[in-house]
Amino acid sequence: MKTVYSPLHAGHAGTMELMSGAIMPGFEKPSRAEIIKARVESEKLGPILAPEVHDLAAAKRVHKADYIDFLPTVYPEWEALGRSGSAIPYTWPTRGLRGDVVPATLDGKLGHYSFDAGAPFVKGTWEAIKSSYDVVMTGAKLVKNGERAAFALCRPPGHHAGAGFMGGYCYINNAAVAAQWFLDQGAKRIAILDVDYHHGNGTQEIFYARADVQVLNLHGDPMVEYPYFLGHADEDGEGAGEGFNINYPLPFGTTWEAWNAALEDACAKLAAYAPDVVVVSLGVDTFEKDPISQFKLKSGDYPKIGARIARLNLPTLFVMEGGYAVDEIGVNAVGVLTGFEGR
Ligand code: OKP
Ligand code: ZN
Repeated sequence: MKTVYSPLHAGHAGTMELMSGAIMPGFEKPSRAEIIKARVESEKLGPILAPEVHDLAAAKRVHKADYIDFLPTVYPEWEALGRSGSAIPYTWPTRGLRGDVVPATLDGKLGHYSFDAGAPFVKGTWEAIKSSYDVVMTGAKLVKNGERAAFALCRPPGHHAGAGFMGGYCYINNAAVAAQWFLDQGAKRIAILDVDYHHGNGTQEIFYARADVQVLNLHGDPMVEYPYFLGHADEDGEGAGEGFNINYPLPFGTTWEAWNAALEDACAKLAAYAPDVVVVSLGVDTFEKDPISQFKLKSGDYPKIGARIARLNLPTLFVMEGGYAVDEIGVNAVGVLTGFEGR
C-alpha cells in the first residue's frame, strides 16, 4: 500500500510534558515517525508519497473555525511575549467556571482551547500540525480514488483533539477530518476503529450525536487511565447517534487474548454497520514495552490485527496515532500493515 509522509513533522521537536510531578522531554517525538518511515522502506510496503497541500476547509468541517484559526497564532504570540520553549496552558474552564467566554490573552486562550497540558507548541508545531492534516487528506484521496488501503503517517496524532480543543499530543483530529471528508465526497457511512491504547475522546465527542459515523474504541479503562474523563462502556451515543459509539474499556495488563476478543466484537459490529470506508486510528502503544501504557501486546500480535481488519473487506485508511516504544514502533506499526496485506 501507499504511505503518505511529510518531513515537516520534524519541526515539532524538543517539547516538554508534565508527568508524575516532573517536567520531562515529550514522549511524542520526531524519531517515532522517522523509524516508522524507515520500516515502511525496509519492508517495501510500497511507495512513499509527499502530501498535497490543502486549505483548512476540511478541518473546519469537524473543528470549530475559531479553534483552527487559533492554532497558527500560538507560537508567534508566545514569542511576542518574550517567551521560548514550549507554550503550554495552565488554567482550564472546568465545572463551575465559564467556558463560553474566550479570554483575550494567550495564556487564557491556551486554556480555553485545551483539556490538558499535553499539547505543547514549539516553533515548528503549527507547520507539523498542518503537514499531518495534509498527510491524512492525501491518504483519504488515495482511498477515495480506488486504493484498497493507504497509510497516513501522521505526526502529531489526532484522536484526543475535539471540535474545539487540543490535548494529549493532539491538535487536529486527522481521523475525524478524513471520516467527514469521505462523507462530504458522497459516502453514506464511515466507521472509525480506534485501536490506540488511549481512548479517542476527541473522536467520540465530534461524532457522538451522529449516525453517519460509527466510532469503536478499544482502550485502557478511563477509571484508571488517561484521558480519565471519557471512554466508559455506557457511553453509546446520544440522540440520532445512539448506538453508534462503542467503547471497550480494558484493564491494565490486558494481553492479546482479551484484547482480540474485544477486536472481534468490534469487527462484528462494524461489519453489521456496513460502512463505505473504515478509518483506523492506528496506535501501537498497546505494546508490552510501551513506556506510558499498560497493555501487553507483543510484536507478533500486530500483523494479526491487520489481517483481521483486512477480512472486513472494506476500503481502509490507516491513520497513525500513538506508540512510544520507539525501538519497536516501526516493526509494530508496519506489522499491522503487512498483516493487512497478507504477508
Ligand atoms: C496520546 B495517544 C502525562 C502522561 C499522559 C498523555 C498521553 C497521550 C497519549 N504526561 N500523557 O493516545 O497515544
Ligand atoms: Zn495512545
